Amino acid sequence: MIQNFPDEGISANVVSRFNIGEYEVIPKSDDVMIGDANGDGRINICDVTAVQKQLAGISLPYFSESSADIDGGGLSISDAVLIQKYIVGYRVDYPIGKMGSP
Ligand SMILES: [Ca+2]
Repeated sequence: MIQNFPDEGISANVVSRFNIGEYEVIPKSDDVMIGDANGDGRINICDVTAVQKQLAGISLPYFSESSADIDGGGLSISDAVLIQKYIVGYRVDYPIGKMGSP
């Protein structure tokens, strides 16, 4: 759901609501770092783990499916493998670590 925050001059996807009444806000999908599944601004093993946990149905404080769906085919274990390959320096045919839409 896109929600506008005119006072802050932004619009963003509202992905979840916490029980204290605050919203977690992530950037629009065209502003994400591809592969940064956990949204910390880095690509590392934590993103692989985040994808695996998401696939296993384990609750995460934050997860960006638009960042994590590397190949655009829907989130799968292949996305975790692509991130792993990127981390160890294998050539991947996707712009992991770049800003944009997967
Ligand atoms: Ca990350």
